[in-house]
Amino acid sequence: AAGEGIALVELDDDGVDKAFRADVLAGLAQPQKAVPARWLYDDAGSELFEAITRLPEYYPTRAETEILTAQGEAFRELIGPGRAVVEFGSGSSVKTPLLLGAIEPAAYVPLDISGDFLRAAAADLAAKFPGLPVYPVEADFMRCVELPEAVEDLPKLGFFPGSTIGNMVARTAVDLLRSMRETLGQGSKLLIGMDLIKDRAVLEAAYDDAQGVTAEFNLNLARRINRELGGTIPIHQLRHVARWSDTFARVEMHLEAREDIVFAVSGRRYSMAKGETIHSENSHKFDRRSQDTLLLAGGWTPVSRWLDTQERFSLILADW
Ligand code: AVI
Repeated sequence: AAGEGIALVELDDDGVDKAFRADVLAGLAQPQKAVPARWLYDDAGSELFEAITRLPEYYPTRAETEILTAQGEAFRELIGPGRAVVEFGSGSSVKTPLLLGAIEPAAYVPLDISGDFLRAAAADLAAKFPGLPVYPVEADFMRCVELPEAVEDLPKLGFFPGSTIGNMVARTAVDLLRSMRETLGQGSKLLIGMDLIKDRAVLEAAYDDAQGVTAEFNLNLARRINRELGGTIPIHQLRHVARWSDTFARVEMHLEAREDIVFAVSGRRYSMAKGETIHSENSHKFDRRSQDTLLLAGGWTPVSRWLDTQERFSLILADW
C-alpha cells in the first residue's frame, strides 16, 4: 500500500497473496500435482521447521553447527577479516554467530524476503556483536540485490547455510548462484552448506520423524490452502510421505490421498485418486562431484570443503 515502502508481497482484493493462489491453482491442475516448497513457510510452517531442526532424526542442523564450531580457525585463515558477510536468508541465532565470531567481519548484511524475521535476526546479531555494523535488507534474494552503500567498497563473503540450495532443482539453483555472484561482486567468496547423499533409511527418517513433526509441517500446507484460499481439502484423508529418489538424488515430500477424494480451492474443483499425491518439496543431496558441478555452473570455484565427523553434511568455500 502507498506509504508502506516497496511491497514484496502482492495481495488481491481478499487479502490473499496473489502468487500463492496462482501457484496453488496451477500446481493442482498438473498431472502430477505440485505446490512450490516456499509456501510451506507461513508462521505455523516456520515454527514447525524450527522444531524439525531439533529432532533426533534431522541431522543437518546439528552436523552443520558442528562444522561451524570446529572450523573457526580454517575460516579465519581462508576468508580473513574485514569482509562484509552477506547472509542469504535471516541468520539463525546459532549458526551465524559462530561464523561472525571466527572471521572478524567489517559488517553483516542479512537478506530476507520476510521483514519480521529479518528485523528479529538483525537485532539478535547486533546485540551479540556490539560494534559490528548490521545492515538488514528486505529483498527476494533469488534475484540480484543492491547492497547498502556502506558496504559497497568492502570485499564480500556470501553465507548460505542449511542446504537450502538443495530445495531447488538444478536450474533454479544455478540461477540463484549466478544472482549471488552478481549481488556480491568480483573478488567475493561464498560459504555454502550442502547435505550429502547417504543411506536411504537415514535420509527418509530425517524427513519422516517418529514424532510426526515433519508430517505436520507438510500437512500444514494443505491447512494453509484451506484457510487462505477457501479450500475444502480433507486433511485427514491425506498422509505425509517422504521418499528418496535415486534418479534425482533427492528426498521428495508428498501429500498422498488415503482414499479417492474431491475438493475445491478458490471455487475450482479437484480430485485425487487413492494413492495420488501433491508433491510439496524436494531436498537434493550431493556428492563431491555434483557439488562442484553445481557451483561451477553457477560461476563459483570450490576451494575448500569441510565435513562433520560423521560425514553427513558439508560446508564449501568457493571463490568468485
Ligand atoms: C530448509 N530446508 C533446507 C529443509 C530441508 O532439509 O530440505 C526443509 C525441510 N523439509 C522437511 N524437513 C526439513
